[in-house]
Amino acid sequence: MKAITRAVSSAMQQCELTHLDRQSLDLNIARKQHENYNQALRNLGVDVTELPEQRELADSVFVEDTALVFDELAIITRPGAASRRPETSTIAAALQTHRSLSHISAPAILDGGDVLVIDRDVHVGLSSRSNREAVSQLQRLLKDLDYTVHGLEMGQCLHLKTAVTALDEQTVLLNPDWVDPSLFQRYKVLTTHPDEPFAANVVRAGSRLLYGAGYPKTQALVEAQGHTVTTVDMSELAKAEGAVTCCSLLFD
Ligand code: CIR
Repeated sequence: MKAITRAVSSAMQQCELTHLDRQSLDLNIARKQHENYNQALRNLGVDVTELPEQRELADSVFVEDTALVFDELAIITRPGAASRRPETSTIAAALQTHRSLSHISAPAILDGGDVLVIDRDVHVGLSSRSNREAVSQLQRLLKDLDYTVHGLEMGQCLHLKTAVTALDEQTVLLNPDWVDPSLFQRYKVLTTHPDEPFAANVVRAGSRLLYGAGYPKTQALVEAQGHTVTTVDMSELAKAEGAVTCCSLLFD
């Protein structure tokens, strides 16, 4: 498995914020946490390519939002926040050696953080960053590839993957305050502990899971299902509303 990540921007203090108040952000800690994140992926057997910092692009560490990588193609998004749209060109350049590229175009907006792919099902959260036009464009781009694209209403969180991710092809972990569990009734549904609303965001690296530190109650629930979990401290990146899935594009 491969991953593309990008070094933390020196301008990260000016990141987009939707649900959190701005807090002072220590760049040295953010960089250290990001380095540990890259290392944790490598320890899980992932071949990590870290792109250089984009100094002027405050949120550019959150590469997940800029592309969707399928086995058959990569789709470059049109991020919902205008400040983030210039992030996509360098990601397209990095991905073009791995996949043929397609693009989401205006008036669609789409953040990769709103797209949860489980097997051949592509779940797209209709958030402040992703709209129905993006769902239609994804349907057109993926229709001959045997994927089914679903647009999902969601609650007051930044991205769909803040509210729900998959632990394996049969199981999702979700926060029922932010996404309706009945939308995922074809899966086994685990719910985050009420004390840990941000605990639904998990990276799948093959059969192993990478998880933010600080969610012991939900982590115990995940481990009780037989999953092996590696944790990384993402607390400084979380001040910019980032979590584990946001910081990489993972593909085979
Ligand atoms: C933003 O608002 O776009 C960034 N501050 C955080 C993006 C986090 N990305 C993600 O969850 N996929």
